[in-house]
Amino acid sequence: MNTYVISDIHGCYEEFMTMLDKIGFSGADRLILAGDYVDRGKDSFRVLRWLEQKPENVYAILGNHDEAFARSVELMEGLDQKMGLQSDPDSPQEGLALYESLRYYMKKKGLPGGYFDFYGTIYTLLKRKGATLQDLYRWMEMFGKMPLCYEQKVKERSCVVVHGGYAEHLEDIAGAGYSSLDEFYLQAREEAYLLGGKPHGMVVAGHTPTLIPGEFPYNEGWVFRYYNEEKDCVFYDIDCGCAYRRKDSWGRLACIRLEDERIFYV
Ligand SMILES: [Mn+2]
Repeated sequence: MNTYVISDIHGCYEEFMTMLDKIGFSGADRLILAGDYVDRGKDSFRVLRWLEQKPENVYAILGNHDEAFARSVELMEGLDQKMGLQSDPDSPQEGLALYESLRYYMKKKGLPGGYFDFYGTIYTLLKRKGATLQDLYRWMEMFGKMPLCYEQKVKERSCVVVHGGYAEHLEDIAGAGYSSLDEFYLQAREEAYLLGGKPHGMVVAGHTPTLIPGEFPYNEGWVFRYYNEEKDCVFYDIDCGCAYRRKDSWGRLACIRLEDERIFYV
């Protein structure tokens, strides 16, 4: 059995499928997805559909974009209930109408719109992909059930997969501005490497693309590896910015096989 980890798919469905082909992923293997399934890329819809039908040997954990997506859908559901709109859960048109109502309501109340569907993913799902409120509610529930960490022993070494960063105790990250470990798991940037870690273990995360000069895990868009001697912990940032790939910039989808730390790119 081989264990693979992929992170930050961000709607890059085709690259994701190409990667599964490339690693020859089969029922005998295990795949851990480290979150951020939606936003940025061009096909969040197909990634969401794949996720809800995923095979049993695929473990999906939550990313901050997925959490924000679920919160935005929750706002829509809340408005529908508060106003007694009783929007038809099966009608894409009524889903879109509820979406527009919420946008209007937030503007009227002077609420910062950034809280709601910042990347326009929900709008695209409703307007272009024929998604319904029922779909959105189902995906919200799916994200609501996802764990924030996954842990597995690999050759006697504890390996933690998390979206942002892993720390054992809140005291380890004191002063870094995180109010809870959960927030650190979802949001940690360079503190993930400088303050976090699994003693005598390994942490595999995504979240900060390795193609942004000036960011701690910057590595020209290749997987970033870092060893903390004090904790005896190996870190990997495997977010190589696939969703940033454009005509004028590069970006890759990466995958790491935990047993031999081999890395694959698409
Ligand atoms: Mn992220």
